[in-house]
Amino acid sequence: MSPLLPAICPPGWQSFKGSCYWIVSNINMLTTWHEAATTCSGMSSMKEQSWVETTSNVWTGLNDLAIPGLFMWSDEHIVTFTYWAPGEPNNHNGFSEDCVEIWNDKSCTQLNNYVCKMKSL
Ligand SMILES: [Ca+2]
Ligand SMILES: [Ca+2]
Repeated sequence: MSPLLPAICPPGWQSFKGSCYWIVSNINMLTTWHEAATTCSGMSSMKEQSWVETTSNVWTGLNDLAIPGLFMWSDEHIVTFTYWAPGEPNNHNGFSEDCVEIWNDKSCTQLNNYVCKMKSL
């Protein structure tokens, strides 16, 4: 698809730079990282799902669950861009912070909003 054309997305999904994003930003819909991952997977059968940055306190697919210190996207896309907040990632207070909100590593069991991504139709 030409990058000049807007992505065609299912109802409720937002088009941005050739992909579609489902943004869950609701104080009543906070979830753990794994719950967010499950929900994102269930919303689409399409490949190459991942999450991206929008605002803070939003889970992304970025995590270092497999290898501590090596952050990877949940859809196994290579990490080509990071924008860590100053001092992050820091495994704060020695806790295992293996999931990433914008742009801070955080315990996966804490509650956040989240964003799903999929390729345009
Ligand atoms: Ca970690
Ligand atoms: Ca942190």
